[in-house]
Amino acid sequence: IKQKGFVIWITGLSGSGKSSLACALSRALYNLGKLSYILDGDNVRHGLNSDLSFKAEDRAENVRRVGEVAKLFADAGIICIASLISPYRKERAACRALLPEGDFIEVFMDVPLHVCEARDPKGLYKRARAGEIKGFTGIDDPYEPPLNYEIVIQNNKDKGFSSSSSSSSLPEMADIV
Ligand code: GGZ
Repeated sequence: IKQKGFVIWITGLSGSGKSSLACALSRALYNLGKLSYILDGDNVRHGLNSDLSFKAEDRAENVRRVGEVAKLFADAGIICIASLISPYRKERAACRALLPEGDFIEVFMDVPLHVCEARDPKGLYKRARAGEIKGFTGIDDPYEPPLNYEIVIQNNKDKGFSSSSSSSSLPEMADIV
């Protein structure tokens, strides 16, 4: 097997399309003969990170652990796609710092809160607005949008992914691997 491992880190609000992009990307990579593995926040929180809550220090720990595991995958020659809200710049920067220059590709799902909230696929925003979930990202917990990302996806159409910047479409992402 001859493949260079690296990390594609997808950050954004709940409902911004991180998991869908991760799946689409993994399929696109598979079709190119590339091995990838998805570390999705929602899934990882059922196993490795099942001891963590959504309070700030636990979110930081969630992101730190996923960053470390992503690095292990990259070291093993696998393209690791991490899709987590990862709301804080500091922890995302720490994950980036674990990898050699160029091996951490930060993808910002730039979707306005009102769009994510209108989608509300799991009804979580509704519950957060009703006060049933406390500390929900974007409602009463912060999201710090990245300043130094490699790719931005403005996924605010109902179907498919669209991007306003010339260097940020899905096919072009596939091109870079
Ligand atoms: C944000 C929450 C919360 C709170 C449960 N805030 O869209 P989902 O449902 O399927 O994915 C979200 C997931 C977020 O987990 P992450 O590990 O990505 O978050 S972080 O990086 O901040 O640690 C959401 C659901 O869990 N969820 N409660 N309070 N999202």
